[in-house]
Amino acid sequence: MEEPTSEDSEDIYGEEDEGPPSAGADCEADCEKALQETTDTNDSAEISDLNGKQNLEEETKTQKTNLEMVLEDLGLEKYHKEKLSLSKILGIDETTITDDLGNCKSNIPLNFLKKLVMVNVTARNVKGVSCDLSDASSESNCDDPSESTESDLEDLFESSNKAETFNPLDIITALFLCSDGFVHQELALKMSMCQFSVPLLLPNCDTQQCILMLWAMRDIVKKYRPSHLTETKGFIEERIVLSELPMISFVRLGECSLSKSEILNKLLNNPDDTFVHHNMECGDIKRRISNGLTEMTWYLPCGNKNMDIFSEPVAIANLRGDIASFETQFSFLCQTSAAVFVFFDQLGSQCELLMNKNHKAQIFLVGNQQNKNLTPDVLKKVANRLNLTKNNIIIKTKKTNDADFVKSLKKTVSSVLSKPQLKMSVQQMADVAHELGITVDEDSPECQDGKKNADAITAEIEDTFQFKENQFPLQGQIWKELTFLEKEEFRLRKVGSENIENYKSNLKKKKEEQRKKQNSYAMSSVMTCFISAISRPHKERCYFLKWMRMNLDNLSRMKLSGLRELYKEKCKDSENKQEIKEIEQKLSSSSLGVEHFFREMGQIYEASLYLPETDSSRQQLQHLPRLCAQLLLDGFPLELVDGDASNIPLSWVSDVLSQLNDLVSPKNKILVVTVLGVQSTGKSTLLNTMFGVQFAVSSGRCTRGAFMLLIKVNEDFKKVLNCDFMMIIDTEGLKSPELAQLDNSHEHDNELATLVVGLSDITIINIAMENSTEMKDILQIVVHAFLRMKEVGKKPQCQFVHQNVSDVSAHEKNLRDRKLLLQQLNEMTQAAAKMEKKEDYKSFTDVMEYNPDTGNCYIPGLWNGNPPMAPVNAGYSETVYELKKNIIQQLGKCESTSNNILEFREWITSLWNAVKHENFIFSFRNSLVADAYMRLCTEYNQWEWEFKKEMYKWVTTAETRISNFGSFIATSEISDMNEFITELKSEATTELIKLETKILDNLNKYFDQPEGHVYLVEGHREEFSNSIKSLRRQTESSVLNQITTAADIKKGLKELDKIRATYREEIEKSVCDLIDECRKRKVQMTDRELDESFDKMWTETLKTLAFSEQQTSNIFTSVSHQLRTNLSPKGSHACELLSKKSLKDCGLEHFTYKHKEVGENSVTAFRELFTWTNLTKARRKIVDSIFSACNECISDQIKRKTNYHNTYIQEILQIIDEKLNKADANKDIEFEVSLKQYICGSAARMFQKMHEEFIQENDPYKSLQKNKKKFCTDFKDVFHKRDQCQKKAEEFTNQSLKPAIENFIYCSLGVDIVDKMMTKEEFSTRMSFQYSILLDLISKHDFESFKDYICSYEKYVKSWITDRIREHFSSQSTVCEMEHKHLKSCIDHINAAIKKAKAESTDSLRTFVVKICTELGDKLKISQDALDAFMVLNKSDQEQFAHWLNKFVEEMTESLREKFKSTEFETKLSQLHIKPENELFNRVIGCGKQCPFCKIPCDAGGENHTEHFASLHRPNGLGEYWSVDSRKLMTDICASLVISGKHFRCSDTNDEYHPYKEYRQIYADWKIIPDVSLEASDYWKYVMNKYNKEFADKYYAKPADIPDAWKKITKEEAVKSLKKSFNIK
Ligand SMILES: Nc1nc2c(ncn2[C@@H]2O[C@H](COP(=O)(O)OP(=O)(O)OP(=O)(O)O)[C@@H](O)[C@H]2O)c(=O)[nH]1
Ligand SMILES: [Mg+2]
Ligand SMILES: [Zn+2]
Ligand SMILES: [Zn+2]
Repeated sequence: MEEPTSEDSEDIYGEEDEGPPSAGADCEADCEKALQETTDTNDSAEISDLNGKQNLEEETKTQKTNLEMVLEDLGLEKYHKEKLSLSKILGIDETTITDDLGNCKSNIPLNFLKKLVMVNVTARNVKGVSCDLSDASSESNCDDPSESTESDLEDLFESSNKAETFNPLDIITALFLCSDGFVHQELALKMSMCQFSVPLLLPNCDTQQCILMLWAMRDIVKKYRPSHLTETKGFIEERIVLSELPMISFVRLGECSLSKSEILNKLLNNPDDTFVHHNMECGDIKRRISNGLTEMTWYLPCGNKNMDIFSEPVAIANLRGDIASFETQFSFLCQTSAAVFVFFDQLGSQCELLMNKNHKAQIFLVGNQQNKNLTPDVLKKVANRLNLTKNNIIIKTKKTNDADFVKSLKKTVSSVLSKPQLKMSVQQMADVAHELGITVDEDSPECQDGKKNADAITAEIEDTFQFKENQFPLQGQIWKELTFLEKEEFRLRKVGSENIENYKSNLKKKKEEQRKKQNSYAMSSVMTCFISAISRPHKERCYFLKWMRMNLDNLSRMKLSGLRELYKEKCKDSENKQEIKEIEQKLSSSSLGVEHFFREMGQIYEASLYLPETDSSRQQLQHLPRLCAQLLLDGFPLELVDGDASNIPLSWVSDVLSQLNDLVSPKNKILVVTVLGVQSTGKSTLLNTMFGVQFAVSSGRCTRGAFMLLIKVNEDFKKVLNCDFMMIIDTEGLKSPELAQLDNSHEHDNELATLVVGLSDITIINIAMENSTEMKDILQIVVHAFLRMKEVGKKPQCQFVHQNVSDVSAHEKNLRDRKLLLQQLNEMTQAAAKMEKKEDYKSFTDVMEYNPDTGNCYIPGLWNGNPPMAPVNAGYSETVYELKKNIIQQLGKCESTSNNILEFREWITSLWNAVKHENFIFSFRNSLVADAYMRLCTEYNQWEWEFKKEMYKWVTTAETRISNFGSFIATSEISDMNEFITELKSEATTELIKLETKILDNLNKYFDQPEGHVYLVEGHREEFSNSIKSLRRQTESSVLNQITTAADIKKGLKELDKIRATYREEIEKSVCDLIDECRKRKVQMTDRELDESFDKMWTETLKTLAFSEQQTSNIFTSVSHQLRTNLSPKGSHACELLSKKSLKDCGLEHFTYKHKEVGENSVTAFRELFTWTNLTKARRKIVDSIFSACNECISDQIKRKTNYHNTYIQEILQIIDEKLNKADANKDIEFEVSLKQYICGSAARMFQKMHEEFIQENDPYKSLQKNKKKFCTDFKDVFHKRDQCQKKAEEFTNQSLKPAIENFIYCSLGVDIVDKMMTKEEFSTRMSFQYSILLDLISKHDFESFKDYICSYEKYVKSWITDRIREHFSSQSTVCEMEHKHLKSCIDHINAAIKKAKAESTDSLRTFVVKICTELGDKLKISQDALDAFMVLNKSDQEQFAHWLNKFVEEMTESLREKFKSTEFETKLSQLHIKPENELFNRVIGCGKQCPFCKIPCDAGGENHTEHFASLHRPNGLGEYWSVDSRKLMTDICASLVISGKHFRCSDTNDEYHPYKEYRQIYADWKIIPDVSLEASDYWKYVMNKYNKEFADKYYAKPADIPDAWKKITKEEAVKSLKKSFNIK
């Protein structure tokens, strides 16, 4: 700690303090006197210090210094060495939104900072609250006033932190001492905006040194109108430290009973007190570290004589403390000021101080005539010695009141100003400071380094326009040209009649040329300097950039500020259109800021990407994005949209953001706050106030394009906000329509607004209430932007900010306005919805969440009074603070997850690409959305399959139960069966509802999760939910059908069974009789004799049985009836057609080639340029597809060897109907009838055969004959009383159990295989399937495969799937494993059943077996026939039978295993009940719709989607379309056609020409997304180029003219584009 010097004694009376005048040159006496007097006032704090002063001397060495103590009290000690930085004070944390900062006084500086950063003029009201911790100890001195002063004082001294409050000046001084240069600038700037004085000389009470705060003040720019400009309404806008102004200093000599600061405040007439004075909150607290502080402020005239206090600008300095103690400061002031006013009460020996010969300033003496020592004599003596005239002395007599006194002071100052002897800028003062040994804050090497580099660059600038031309060649015309090309690539406005793909290819070539041109420029000298300067270490870089910014500002200010003002003036009256346009032009061409350097850097970088990767100059630029990412992290604003070219350098911005992501990962989540509004309505000012950032602010057009800036979120607050950074985006103001007309910037405004709204989590919409027409127009733009976002799934919030509304009751009063606003918004929404063709949106709240009550904020005007001398309105700052809290809270409540930086980058890219298109909504494609959609589809596919699987299992069991129904108990009746079926059906319905609810639950849960950006696909929720419902409905009808069919067939069999059973009984009786007879003979009979007797008996018995020939039905009749029913809704014509031909005559020959209707219709009416729909071919395709599906279905049924049932033909008709529907071919009745007849005819033929076979198979007579041999052996066995157990057990095992098990396994295996395949990526969604199949295709290098894929898509897909299955199950082990699993489960089941049956006592073998079968009845289909046969003549012993049964089951297990092992996979596949390839095919074929132009299949998930889309469209030539004239294959791609101005016509347009752009009028359910990346269709371009000739040959056409750009596409690029199109990472 510094030795306390005599100055300390004066400390106790700040000049503002009402301390008593003390005479003392003598320090001791002074102290004593003071002590006495102050004890009266009971100001213990002051006493303590006095007392402390005596003690200090001893304790200096061990104790903390004065400064250190104060810093500790303020909680700032840690920043003494490690200075506070901007990022530290601007970071968002708990305190950002809490008003109550706790009552710890270490929060005082924080509170001050927080308020000051938001330009709150109440910032200096820093009434501290006692610290909780020190409360206890502080009690002692409050509670016990009787204690001796001595000990009291000691007490106080020991814990000096008991002082509960601080003088604001101490806080300011402490903060300046504890912060770095950038915080200094921020503080000084904001203080000056509040019209607070700012530190000029900052004291350090420890070192007794002071610092000239030149750097700190550098950022302050002031605008004023001196008297000579009053006439012309001109003004001066200047960086105040550079202005050469007369400075008037105010100092105090010795004690003074006049409050200098208060007088000054009165002089300046500032409502919010420029200088801290004792009558202010805490102003009377003793200053502990701020003596010697010299503050500065400026008085700047506005040019109005009646208002201006001084008509010329003046700087005012105010030194705190006695000049006797701060001689250096005083000398400084005397050498820099035009005049120094010395306040005093008495003039003693200290007057020597004033005698210095070096002083340049005029000295004025200001005395207070309160002290009797101040006599005219004394004055005269001093005046003489100082050579002062009467004018130089002002005495406040007892009669003069303050007002008069201030008046005379003002007069004196004015007289000085009228002919100031000295004018000096603060910058010039640095020299004086150096002479006096005062350090200047700019002396630091970092600052000097930055200055040197910056000056080196800016020194070269003479003419900004010329400079830009010379030094920034890349961003000039070339960049504008590139922008045009980039946009034209998407808009195709000038394509005319040219081939689109050629046109695009040419554009691409031109783009490359421009890039080449950019690359031809060597990097300019200035850019080299710039890049090397920003590559310096952190501090230097920051200083450099700040210097650059200031230097450039200074340069352009001269030119621009006038222009801006003019612009603003002219804008008020849009009559001067031409002028405005010219001014605008000038503004843009002569403005030069740091952003231009970065813009150039971006272009250099982007151009370099066109160089080969190995190129050295490209490699040298690789580090640039990282450098910029670093800058963003430092809080530097970076240009996102170049407002001049109206474009985003996408690769550059993307790479910077990637680097940024690398720098901060994994803490890379961001929330985005943006602002939109009319130009010059204080948007940047609002953001600056809100976040303490420094976006460029000025009157007139200022912000161009959009800038982004990062703000850290402090660790403790991340949980609340759920992000790591806040991204603030400031945008160029939107223009009013009149102005927008001038330069066609309407488009630019729209683009900008769409981008900005799309990027933001919250958009602040800034409205200046006074111009409501402008408001309406920008709202229009904004509503469009919101509507578009709603369409793409993003839901930003919005906050309306109404500026310049000062009334306190604004919120209430504006209720009506709010209603009006909402009404207008609703109208605009409807209008916008109409324009975007999304008429569903009726009100503003449909497109976004907006609450008129909370979504509006009214902000009073910025200035409290008349600039330049007006401070910021406290109300402004407070309301902005409320808004900030509101916004942060809203963001905290945000349900959706915040994006990370990479996702943000993706949004920029996708939004901007879509913006480049004219039709935003239909052009938007974003990988995040696609990702979310893909995930949803994957999930849904899984659920859907689970559903189907469960139902399949259920049906299998149900069918088994039906099939086993009554088999084991002979008594069951048909009526029981009916009851059973009804029960089963209701069970089915229950099961279905259960499963449906489960999926719906899954879906809802899916959308509830916070991760994965599910809100992006919210729009698809409904359609998936509908898909689930329709899935349930479809399954329900099919399941009920299956049950009915099974039941009907079972009923039929039941009849036969009965007959069979009677026969069997007869035979059995006869056999028994025979046995009895033979036994009676008591002769040993040989086997031959037995055989003969049996034969005889057999023949005789059969004769007695009356066999009735089993009737077969005529299936044709049934089918015919079904067909008629099916066609009856189609009208009489259909029935007529139907009657023309008997079904028996149908389906005999080939269908396609014979049918004449098809031939007739072909190639009608497609006489445009080319025939893009060939009806014959199209029909053939449909027919092929229908045939294959029906064949599949029929052969499946036949394979099952059941009886015919009407549901079979119904199913087939349904397939046909569906397919015709999908292909939109259901309008041609004749075609439909003949097709159905053909198929039904051939189906009926096959079913007839099947039916007959079935009847044969189940014929009782035949069955009896079949079993004759068995009867005979059984007869012999019984006769010989041989043990039948072993044989019967074997028979039961092999005849009944074995086939049942095999059947069961083949039922289950299909599901297992699908299950397995479904886990594979390629089957997870339709899109991944398409991707896999196309990837496989390209790797095959095989034209035939491509041809098959394109020409017979379904067939190819099916065989491809089968191949995949085969491939996966190529090793037997996988299948065997599954088989064994099922086998084991069956065997376990059987064993358990045997055990159970054994345990229960049974009276006969029959009941024993029935028990076993009943037990197995749910799982295994046990053939009744086999069972009955087994029962015949069965005399086995139950015990023994069971024993053998176990044994044979074991044997059977082995043999089955062997059998499975030796069976080919192929054979197995053909036996499966569920065909995996079909199941998978249905899964990936989707809705089956195809692009109306290129016929690529739809990729959408779920069955019931409302919009079909394909991720990838292809050149139409591949789909067999060629030009009619030249027969050359077409290269056009639908994705481009739909944005071109071209037309098409076909039967769907009634042969009228229709613009492609309006294709949705014809194909409303198709969404053809234009190529987003331009490379999207590279895959097909590559294919077309490669197989051009082959395709031409195949289609009997001529090869296409391939655009040049296509020829350059490599296979790798094709694969890459494929990945991108299907969004595969
Ligand atoms: N009177 C008044 N002036 C304001 C207010 N808010 C801002 N200003 C001043 O208006 C001028 C323009 O402010 P900016 O923040 O640059 O406006 P902007 O909307 O960002 O302008 P552009 O970016 O060019 O569209 C500045 O000089 C501000 O000081 C306000 O509420 N009242
Ligand atoms: Mg702005
Ligand atoms: Zn297409
Ligand atoms: Zn579809």
